[in-house]
Amino acid sequence: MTRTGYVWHEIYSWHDTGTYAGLVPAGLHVQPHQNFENPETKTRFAGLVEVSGLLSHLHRISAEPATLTDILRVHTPEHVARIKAESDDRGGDAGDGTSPFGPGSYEIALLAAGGTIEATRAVLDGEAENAYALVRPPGHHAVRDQGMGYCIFANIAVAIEWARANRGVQRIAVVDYDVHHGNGTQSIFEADPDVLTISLHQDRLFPPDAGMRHEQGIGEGFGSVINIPMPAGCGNGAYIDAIDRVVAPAVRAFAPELILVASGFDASAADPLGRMSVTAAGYRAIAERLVVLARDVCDGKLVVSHEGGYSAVYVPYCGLAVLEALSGVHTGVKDPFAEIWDSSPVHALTPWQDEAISASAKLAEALQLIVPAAATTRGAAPR
Ligand code: 3YP
Ligand code: ZN
Repeated sequence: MTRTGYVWHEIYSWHDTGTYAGLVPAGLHVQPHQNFENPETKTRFAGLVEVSGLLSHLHRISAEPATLTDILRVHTPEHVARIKAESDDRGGDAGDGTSPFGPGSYEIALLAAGGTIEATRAVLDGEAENAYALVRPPGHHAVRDQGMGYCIFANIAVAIEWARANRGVQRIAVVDYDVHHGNGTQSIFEADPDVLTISLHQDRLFPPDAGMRHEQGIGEGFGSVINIPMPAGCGNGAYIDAIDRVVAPAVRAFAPELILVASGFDASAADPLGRMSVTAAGYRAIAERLVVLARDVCDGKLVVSHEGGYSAVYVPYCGLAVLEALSGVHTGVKDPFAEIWDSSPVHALTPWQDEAISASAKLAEALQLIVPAAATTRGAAPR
């Protein structure tokens, strides 16, 4: 059994994304409902963590707000000031017109970034071997000067810069299995050779023109960006294959001191935004591999930060599977959807999925040549 840290705070569910019909505002002929990004998936995940009994095996980490200093390591003062002003007034939008927030979301977004920092701190200080930060709003789309795609501040990027400034960590790898491209994290570190960002996502889903395989990083950072755009329709087989043939070899070659994971459950079979078919068993298999990978390269140090996932009924089982894999605790709670989805033929790797993964696997092979020092120094030598 592993000591696994866990962050959750009730106020994450108070971040108000307004009255919507999924992706579009309500209006005449559009009956008012909820935004796809609403509290339900996360509150029900937190609920299942408690009801399953897993909570009593986890090391509870309290969320603390990120400081302005923490946020400004990543974001422009103008972005931060605008979010605060709109939040202090009647609420506003994080930047792209599809990321609404209500009054008080500035403070909640600080707590989401801060929750990811605290999870990182607990792991780096040896309080926990690994940790799951169940935070909201999400972060992986936020770029330096604006939010987008439901994200206000770049939670993982802020935690990375906190770790480098406060714990002397140098080399960090990010693995993003959210169904959408982790464009924000990529853009923040694309010129930085010490942060490897790997994103597995549905090809050209969101942002629609981002996450292409040819995006490999900029200047000194060339080679430290790896994208795995996957065709719609991938199931557990394709995802596990991508972890085994791209993510694991790339992370081993890079030899980071810490691995952060952008954990979205919107590649699930039940998701309204993604067109993939990953099940809780698939997420468990992915997380088990990440735990092994972290133990092999960085003493098990793995920090998982929650991102998307919009099936209120299924996200909790996907999330529980990941938390069970991190902690090694098995609650005995079964995925009630397993019978329906796990036997589907979509889980077998197809030739076209194999082709996409093989193309990205070349980038992982190239990383060993592009960053030859990485494999030998294992992050020990100062740059
Ligand atoms: C934001 C607007 C359209 C797609 C949506 C993506 C949000 C998400 O889950 N990102 O990971
Ligand atoms: Zn997503």
